[in-house]
Order: sequence, then C-alpha cells, then structure tokens
Amino acid sequence: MSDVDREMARKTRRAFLTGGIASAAGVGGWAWLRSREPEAGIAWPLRKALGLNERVARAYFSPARMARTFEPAAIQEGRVNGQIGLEDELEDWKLTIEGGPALTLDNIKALPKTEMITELKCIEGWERILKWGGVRFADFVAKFVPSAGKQGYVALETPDQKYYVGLDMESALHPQTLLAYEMNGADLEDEHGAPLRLVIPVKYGIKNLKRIGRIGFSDTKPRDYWAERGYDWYAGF
Ligand SMILES: Nc1nc2c(c(=O)[nH]1)N[C@H]1C(S)=C(S)[C@@H](COP(=O)(O)O)O[C@H]1N2
Ligand SMILES: [Mo]
Repeated sequence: MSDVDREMARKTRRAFLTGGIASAAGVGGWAWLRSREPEAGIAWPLRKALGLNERVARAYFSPARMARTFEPAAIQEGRVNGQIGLEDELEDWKLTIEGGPALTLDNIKALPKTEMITELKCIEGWERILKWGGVRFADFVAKFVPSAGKQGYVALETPDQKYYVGLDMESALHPQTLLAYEMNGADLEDEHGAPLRLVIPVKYGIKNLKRIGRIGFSDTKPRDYWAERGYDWYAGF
C-alpha cells in the first residue's frame, strides 16, 4: 500500500466515522453490527441501511485496517520493556471503571475469549511476535459501560497512576484491541503487566499499557505519559 493510499484510507475512515455509524449507534450498535452475518465481507446493515456508499464501507472493513497476524510457528519469546507503574506489590487488584463497576479478573474472563498472534512494536526499534489471550475491548465496553462509546477517548492508567495512556475511541474499539490476561499461552507475567494489560497492535508499544488499574472515558484528549515527553500522541501505524 502506498503512503497516499494509506492516507486516503485513514481519511475515508475518519469521514465515515464522524458522519456515521459508530457515533450514531454507539458501542452497543457497534457490537450489534459486528455480530451480523457479513454479506460479501460487510455486515449487512452497512450495505442496506443508511444508503451508505459501498466504497467507503469497503475501505472501513478492509483487511488493510487490520494489523498483520501470524502463524503459531512465528511466535517469539517476549522481551520486557518499561516497568513504570509496576514497582509496587500487587494486592487486591480490581479494575476500576469510571462511571461503572469495579471488576475482578473473573468478571473479565467471563466475557468471550479472543486469541491473536500479532506484533508488538517498540518505538525504540525492536518488535516481537506474540500470542495474546484476552477480551476484546469492544466486548468489554459493550458489556460494562455501553454509554462509553459515545465519548471520543479512552484513558487508561496503572493502579499507582504512574503510567497512563490516552486512546482515540476508534482505535480502542478496533477488533484487535484486547484486554489481555495471557501471553504465549500462559498467564501474563508481572513484568508483562499482570493481571491485565492492553494489547493494541494498531499502535506502538508505548500505548500497550501494562497492569491496567483504571479505565475512563471522555470527550477531551486524555493525558498520555509519552506524549507529555515529546512522542506522538496518536502513535499509530
Ligand atoms: N505500565 C507500563 N506499561 C507499559 C510500559 C511501562 O513502562 N509501564 N512501557 C510500554 C512500552 S514502551 C512497551 S514497548 C511495552 C513493552 O511490553 P512488554 O514488556 O510486554 O514487551 O509496554 C508498554 N506498556
Ligand atoms: Mo516501547
């Protein structure tokens, strides 16, 4: 894909989202859309309802939007990087949701499990192909905070609030964005963010927050640890 194509796809996506389905329907609508039987690869309401331009729908759902996935044979050992917010002993972990319940890991594991083999890319110039197991962020939001999808942004932070990231809602609800509790077939290790971390392969490693303690939603851009230190806030591909 050329840079121009990429830029076009991104702009089309934006226009589609601002004009459309995701903002009008919210997260519940998004989950519902994803559960429809696809017709020629596109959930049928997108083709039949709303008189949506088919080319736009195709750009939105095209594989180009998905991060690359790999065969099991490609899986690598993890590499540990970044321990900010992981220093303290972890006890009585709960996931706090702004405007929602505090959840245990069992509450999260009760949602459908998603596995994927994707690449974690660190901005420092290394990458690892890893297998993740967890819950789609979109499934999590649809279940526990359905109104949140109407907001523009997601804020995540470690329990001690020392590391924090902000995400645009579109990337947060991307089907490959996971709340992961397993890496390479085993429970997540402490240094990789136990008990629950974010895995978001459409973004650089810096956005893949380890040991999530709190999740919030807002219409203003949340603070972001590395953006405050000069890195790109969006940090996507
Ligand atoms: N809490 C926390 N999460 C974090 C970091 C960190 O310092 N603290 N570093 C980030 C960076 S820069 C990268 S590349 C990945 C590395 O994840 P890994 O250690 O599982 O390979 O975690 C990200 N998430
Ligand atoms: Mo990184």
